[in-house]
Order: sequence, then structure tokens, then C-alpha cells
Amino acid sequence: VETQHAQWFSDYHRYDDIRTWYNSLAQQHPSLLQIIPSIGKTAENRDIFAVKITGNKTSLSSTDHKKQFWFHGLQHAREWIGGAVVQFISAHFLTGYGIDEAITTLLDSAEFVIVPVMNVDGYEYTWTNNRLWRKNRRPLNDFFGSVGVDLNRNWPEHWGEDGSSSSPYSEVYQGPSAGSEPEVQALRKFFLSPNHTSLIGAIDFHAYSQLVLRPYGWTRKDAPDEHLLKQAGDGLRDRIKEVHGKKYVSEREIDLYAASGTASDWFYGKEVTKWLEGRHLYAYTIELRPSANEGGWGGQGFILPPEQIVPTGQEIVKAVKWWAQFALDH
Ligand code: ING
Ligand code: ZN
Repeated sequence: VETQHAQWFSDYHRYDDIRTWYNSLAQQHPSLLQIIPSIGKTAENRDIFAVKITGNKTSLSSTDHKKQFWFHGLQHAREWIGGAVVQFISAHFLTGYGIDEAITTLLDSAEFVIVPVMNVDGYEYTWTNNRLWRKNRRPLNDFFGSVGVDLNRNWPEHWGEDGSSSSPYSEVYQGPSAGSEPEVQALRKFFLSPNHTSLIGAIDFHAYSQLVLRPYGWTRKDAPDEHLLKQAGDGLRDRIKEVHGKKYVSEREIDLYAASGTASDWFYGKEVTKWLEGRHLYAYTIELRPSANEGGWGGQGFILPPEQIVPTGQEIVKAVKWWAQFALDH
């Protein structure tokens, strides 16, 4: 990754360039990477694309039986490192397959389903207008001058409860109804498609504060799988630290602050669990660099220098490979 994609990971990129980059990866690795050009449209009518990465050892017809993992980035527009890390994981898997034994084994036993940029409109807006925009860009016509819903408060799981706001002017505006936003609808529909019934883990990448967060966000009670969720979350934290010494904290979301209608609670929640016939996912929100102290107040924390893309990617890729194997084994 360092050599083949050093140039790419020396900076952040616009949405169209990210899409073009993935298309060129698909040409280089046609048997490993599949692009789904559109899983749905954003409020401003842009296509949200997805990719799937898996090894070519098993025949195509049996890929359905491989266990699956889900990653998405840039649900929050200003958290640029979240998008870069998802790209880094993708490149690492593709360049390592057939060379690195651990990657080869992992991709031959699992498939990674990835939405690199969820909040496309918001992300573009952070490049053109306001670097610190968080929400999507849907105009809320009933409320003069207000734009945008916090997508990570809009998922249909305990929607509209603690830690979200019914005010359209709020940064944590939950939206007019559960799952009202086109971006949430697109990911939800794609996630619940018939060829994703082997999903066992999902991570929603955010920034910042260096946290590995597990459900629940909406209640203080423990998840039924708290023991395993904590074990895998603590393992992610420990693997991250081994790479560059960065200290992440592993905790329940509610221990950070209450939040409802979040993606990770939806991954772990009623709809997904019912659809998986009672099976719970390993569901996480990871808050990337910098630490809360380094980020300070006033939003500087969202502007992580591009020199830190590669080291952040390295520590997360190591952790995620361990995590995927843990989920396969437990
Ligand atoms: N933080 C997350 C947020 O949506 C979070 C933190 C996620 C808390 C999920 C609880 C549950 O507020 C950022 N930086 O967006
Ligand atoms: Zn976020």
C-alpha cells in the first residue's frame, strides 16, 4: 500500500476522484473487487456507490456462503479521515491478496461490503462551502433557512429518543421521521438485500476522539452479547496501539453520551437481528484520530493533517484484520 498507493494517500480527495480511483482498482483487480455504481441517490441526486472485496479462491457461486463484513465511511461530512481509512483498508486488502498470507486467508473466507462515502452531498459541501459541515444537505422547507439531518440520528432503531434533537437547526437533528433520509434508505435497503445474509460484523467510521464504541447508544442496559462485544472492542483498541502507540478507549456508546437512531444501534437492533434470524452482529462505531485533547474545541479535530492518513490507516487495518478473524472464530 505504501509504495503502490503512496501518492493517493498523501492527501484527501473529492467524491468523483474517489469513485474514479475505485474504478481503476477494479480494473487492476477484476477478480477481487466488484463495484456497485449506485445503491441509491442522495438528496441532491448524486449516486451512492458501494464495493465488495473478496478472494477469488472460492468459486463465484459459493461466495454467498462466505461470512461478510460491512464498513461505511463519511456518514458525517467533515470527518474526512473516516473516508480515507475505508479507502486504505480497501487498497491494503487488494494489494496484499496473494502476497500476504493472512490477507489471502481472510479474503478467501470472508467478503467485505463497503460504502466508502455515505453522505456524498455533505462531503462535497465540506470541499466547496463549509469544511465543518456534519449533516446531509436536504433542504427542510418547513423551517426557513435550515438544511440537513444528522444521518447518524435518523436510523430506524429507537429513533427520536435520548441524544437526538427534533429541532432542524440542531447538529443532531433526527429528521422528520425514522429513516426519512434518502442516504439512510439507500444503505438500509442495500444492507438488507438477500445476498447479505452472511453479515457478521459492521463498522461505521467517524472522527474524532480515538474511541472504539459498541452498542448501545440509546440505553444504559448492556447488550445481550456485551461480553463478546467488549472482548472484540478491547482487542481492536489493543491492536491499534501496537502499531504506532496510539491510545484509543474501548467503551459502550452510552458511556460516551446518549445517542439514538445511530447506525451501530441499527446494525445491532431489531430489524437487522430479525432479518438474520436472531443473530447479532459485531457492531461498532470507531472514532479515529486525533484524540479528544489534541482535537480541542472549535472543530480543529476534524481537520487531521494528511500526513496522518497512512499511519491512521496502518493502525486501523491491523486492528480490523484481527477483529474480522475474531468474529469468524467466535
Ligand atoms: N460521534 C458519534 C455521533 O454520532 C456516537 C458518536 C456514535 C455516539 C454512535 C454514540 C453512538 O455523535 C461523532 N463524532 O459523530
Ligand atoms: Zn461522526
